[in-house]
Amino acid sequence: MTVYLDNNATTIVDPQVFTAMEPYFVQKYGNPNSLHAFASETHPAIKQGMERIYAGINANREDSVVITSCATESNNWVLKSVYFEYVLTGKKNHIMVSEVEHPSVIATAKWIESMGCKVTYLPINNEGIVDVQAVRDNITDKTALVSVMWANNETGAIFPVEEIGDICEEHDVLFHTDAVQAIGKFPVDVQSFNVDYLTFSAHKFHGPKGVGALYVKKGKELMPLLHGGAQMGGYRSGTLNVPGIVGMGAAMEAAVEALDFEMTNIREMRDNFEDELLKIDDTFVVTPRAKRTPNTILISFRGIEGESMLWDLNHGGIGASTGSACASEDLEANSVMEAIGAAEDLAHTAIRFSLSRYTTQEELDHTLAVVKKAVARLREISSSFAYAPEGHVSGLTEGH
Ligand code: 7TS
Repeated sequence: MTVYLDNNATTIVDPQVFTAMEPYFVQKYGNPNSLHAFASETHPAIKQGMERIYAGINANREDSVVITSCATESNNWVLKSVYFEYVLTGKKNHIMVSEVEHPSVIATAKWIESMGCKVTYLPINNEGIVDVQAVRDNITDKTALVSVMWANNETGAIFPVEEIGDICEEHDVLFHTDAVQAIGKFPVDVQSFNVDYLTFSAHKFHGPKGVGALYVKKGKELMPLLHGGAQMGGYRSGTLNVPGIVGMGAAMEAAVEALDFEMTNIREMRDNFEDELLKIDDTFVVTPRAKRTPNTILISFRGIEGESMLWDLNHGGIGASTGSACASEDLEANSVMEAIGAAEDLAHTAIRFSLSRYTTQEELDHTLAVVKKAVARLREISSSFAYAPEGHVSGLTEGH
């Protein structure tokens, strides 16, 4: 039996999404910008795809949603646009990002910092949630942008973006949120709170890889990223990814339809699975369940190196993660665990299980059995477990 529990890294394409995309490869392959029937036969599908995307996040008709190649591109674009429009022109010289943003935000912030802009890295508390007070304390009339993710990819922690959006509005500061782990996990409504830019990526909600988007509120500036044939309103030239737009639209619609299932059935399966995992001795979870996306568990097994556990899981047919796949080749401690100051013997022991609407109870039962066997085997040979201090666990709470 094989079990896929790495849905925060990417998801299976919904077969219905794949079916919707198929005609736009071999049958209806015209360039939408050409002036003939091969082109115009793609237009209804593009229109429908875009309408589904707008509806999925409740964007206003006057707002813009630019299609990109991935969330990494969308995140880079917002931060670099602010750099060129505000920092380089001398209007403002400060941005804030949380210290547990995805590398596509952190690395871009570091680049901006190297170009002379002041960057505040907002800390997170011991529940893995960004500290809102730090936003209030650090915001000034020189702050151009605050960028805080809506849900964290490692822990699933949901960040108080409504509150942060309000603070930004009060101070006339732009607000961006990376909603990659939010779409399909809970309702996303860009009109329900103050947000200027919002990032998402189709492959995280059962759409195709290589298609992302950036929502831009009406009237908010954005530097054109790709100059050329003036597609996407001139913001991002290049022949439209027709199957990608169709796929993201279909995936968005399906994700919204499945929201109730995700928030009740998946949550319940996740909670039961987590209860069973926490029955294993010396296991710890950072963020309380109520403050997490319904599909995610980041759990530490004291004394077991995360990569060793992944090895055993993989051997048992299970795909999980020690953290961001982007970072999993450089045996570093989990970034969230480091940010909350977890003890050294726990920071390297975190495993992320992320479910999807395709996950079954049978798969979780199998996973639990494999995990139990792995824990027994690996603790048997672990030197750190034998010497691990009893009792005090820095920064972590046991058994939520
Ligand atoms: N933002 C967040 C919050 C993410 O989780 C990811 C991918 C990205 C941006 C980048 O998305 P992409 O469309 O550019 O690929 N996160 C992960 C992860 O948690 N494990 O692997 C990839």
